[in-house]
Amino acid sequence: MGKPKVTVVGAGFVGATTAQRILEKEIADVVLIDVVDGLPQGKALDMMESAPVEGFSTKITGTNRYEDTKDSDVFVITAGLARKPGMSRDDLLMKNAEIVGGIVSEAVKYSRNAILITVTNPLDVMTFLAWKKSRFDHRRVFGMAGELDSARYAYFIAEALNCKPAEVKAMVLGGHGDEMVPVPQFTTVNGKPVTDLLPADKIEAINQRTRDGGAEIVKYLKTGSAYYAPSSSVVRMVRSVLQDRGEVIPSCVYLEGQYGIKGVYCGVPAKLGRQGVMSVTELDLTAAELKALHTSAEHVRENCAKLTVAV
Ligand code: TXD
Repeated sequence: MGKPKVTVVGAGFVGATTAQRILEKEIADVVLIDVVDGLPQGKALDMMESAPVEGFSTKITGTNRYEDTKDSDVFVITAGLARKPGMSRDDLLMKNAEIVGGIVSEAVKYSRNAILITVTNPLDVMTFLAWKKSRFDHRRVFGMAGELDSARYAYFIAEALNCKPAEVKAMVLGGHGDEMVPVPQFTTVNGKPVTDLLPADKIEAINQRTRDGGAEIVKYLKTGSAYYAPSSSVVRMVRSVLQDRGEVIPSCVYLEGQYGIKGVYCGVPAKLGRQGVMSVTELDLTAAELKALHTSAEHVRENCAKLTVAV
């Protein structure tokens, strides 16, 4: 069997950084595709020229043609507009729906067996759209957001406790929006719940900073949104799939009754392997956490309903 092939759609900040991490970790060969002529080609060549220094033997090709993506194992879809200051993720809905819908239709023509991982915002709606457009089994279409939100949560806790970020295992559920649900009782530092380590008001402040985590970066950058932590998060998902690791990673997946939620994409811990979503982990949430998760899922459902024209 040859090396796995990952197509990254969108050669912008998230796409290019994702491609770079996949190459440097030697997870797969990469095809980087964008509508802008020259952009993916230039970034791909620049990355290949780093290979002698970095020592990786994986390859990247830049292209504007879907023919070159043929037989990809995984698509990471990052194409679209990013948020500007003051813009909500939902403002991006209609514009990015057109973009993502078009991409999925092209992508699946050449890769019938691929796994699709969406990154474009509004994330949960774009994932639903990608599933509909692809007509794939829902286990092969899921989105990246929860891992990023959990990574931010973990970092803020590590900062507060002055411990190593890798010692923290954090859990954020729900849609990728202002209603996301940080879950302190399942957030641990060296196995101990954070609720035993920090006072409640400090935890609530960190929860809120996590919900605002994307906006905090947008405010600094002014002309774009985060990409280092987002690309790390999506690459962890890609690796768990391609190496069939079965890691449990907070992901935006299609729910069929888990957590009492049905027929909508929403962020929950999911076991990711070579066939995609292997199972959903059902945590024993408090009534308040469960209510917050339902509110978040209903918001996603309302936004998906706005898509009827595009789907
Ligand atoms: O947690 C998450 N899911 C997210 C989501 C975390 C960070 C960023 N998130 C979203 O990813 C963000 O709100 C955007 O919707 C996407 C991409 O963010 P990025 O920062 O990479 O945006 P850029 O740098 O503007 O790159 C977008 C690229 C750009 O090169 C365009 O030319 C390209 O997308 N683009 C296309 N490529 C291929 N095909 C089509 N149709 C197309 N349209 C635009």
